[in-house]
Amino acid sequence: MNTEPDLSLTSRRKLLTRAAAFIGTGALIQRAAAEEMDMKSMSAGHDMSKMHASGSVKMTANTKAAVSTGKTEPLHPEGITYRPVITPNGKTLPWKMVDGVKVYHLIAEPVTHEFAPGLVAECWGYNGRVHGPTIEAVEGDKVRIYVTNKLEAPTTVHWHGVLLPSGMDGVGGVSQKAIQPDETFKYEFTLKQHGTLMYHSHHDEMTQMQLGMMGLFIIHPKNPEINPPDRDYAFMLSEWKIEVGARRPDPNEMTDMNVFTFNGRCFPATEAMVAKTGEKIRIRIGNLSTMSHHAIHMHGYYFKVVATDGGQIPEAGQWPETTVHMPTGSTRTIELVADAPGDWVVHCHMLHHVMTQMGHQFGNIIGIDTAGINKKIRKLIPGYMAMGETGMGDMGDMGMPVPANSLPMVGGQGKYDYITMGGMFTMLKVRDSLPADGTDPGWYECPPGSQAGIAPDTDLKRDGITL
Ligand SMILES: [Cu+2]
Repeated sequence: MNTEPDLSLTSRRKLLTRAAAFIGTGALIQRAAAEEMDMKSMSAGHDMSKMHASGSVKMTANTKAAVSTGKTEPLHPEGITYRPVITPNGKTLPWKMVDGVKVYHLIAEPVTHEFAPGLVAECWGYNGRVHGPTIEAVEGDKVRIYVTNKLEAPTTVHWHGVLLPSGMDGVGGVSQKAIQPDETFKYEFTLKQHGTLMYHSHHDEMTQMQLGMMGLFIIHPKNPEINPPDRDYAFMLSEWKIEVGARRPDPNEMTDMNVFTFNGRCFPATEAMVAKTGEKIRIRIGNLSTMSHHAIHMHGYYFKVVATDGGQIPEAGQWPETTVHMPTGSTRTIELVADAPGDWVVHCHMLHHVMTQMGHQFGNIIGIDTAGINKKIRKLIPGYMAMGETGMGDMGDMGMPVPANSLPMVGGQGKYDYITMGGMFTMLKVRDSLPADGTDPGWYECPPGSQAGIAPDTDLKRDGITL
């Protein structure tokens, strides 16, 4: 159904180089080169996940989609096939087989992270990323995960929802000593379940998780699925407090979060999901926000919640929804058939979570004529302009300069107008046909007669609408 991606070393190098150039840091180029060296000794399956990752490091506008091949790939030594998860804006952690054990290496370290063009902050993450790369494995796998601590503080890693021996649970002080700076710990266990799970720091939890130390842990079923999805997407929800102009997220904030992210990005930097009309789509969502639950709402479809981090929900226990409630410390897996072409938005319905840093603390002047106020205040502050008399919708595109290292109050440019949502916002773009390389198809063209617009006088008259 999709074109086989070019897996040659040259093409991978091209992608890696391009990705590195976009971010523009020497460190990333070094990392990319090191990872490419690593890849030579790894399986074809791993190369696949690399392809996804390379394609998605680029940070551009809101029309960038998560790269998908839509193929089932053999990624398991016993020949078990599964469709790799796509982590929009993210990547999958490389692994290699050593004597029948799947070996991974997580590096906890400081990361300079771009939430969206205009907002860069000094965070903590794993392997150069916020959030950490997605760990992907198969039920029954024996996994060995090395964790190297390159932070200045002790840390641990907890495998959230994974069934394992108590001593591998990764809770500082309870199940192990904390991993000191420059130490490398070894976690080793056999995966007894499948599902959408997570990993995160479990030492100085508030500080370390609120600085970004988390990732997804996806375990595919050992027995092939009867009705597998055509595309399988994964998101981590998180929240941050970053004062306007500050470079360091404030991990001590309890309630007044002001940056809300899908996979560590705010719209318009979130990559869209794509699907072909009629495909079955799975979306895995994890929430490790410090204090908030989220209400993730999808337009154009209903879906069913088919699993939590506790396991599968039997079909008889599933019901249709358009919004899934995401308690913090949990995952939900939703599925739908993408039978309606279009650009369908997916966003948090807690509406402060689609605003950015400056959207939360304005005085309410809706309905007030500010002309007189402007005149008076301009005598004291030249150029002063009262804002918000018609709400916040204009504030993204009114051309006002934004303070250094902060995001415009809302959104980004859409096809027809300015989109007045930012933060936890992305899209599912469904088309009868997609670009062969699985990239973003651009904006949807509504078929004639199927789009809202100014009501013609003839229609108003016919229907007795008087203005
Ligand atoms: Cu929310």
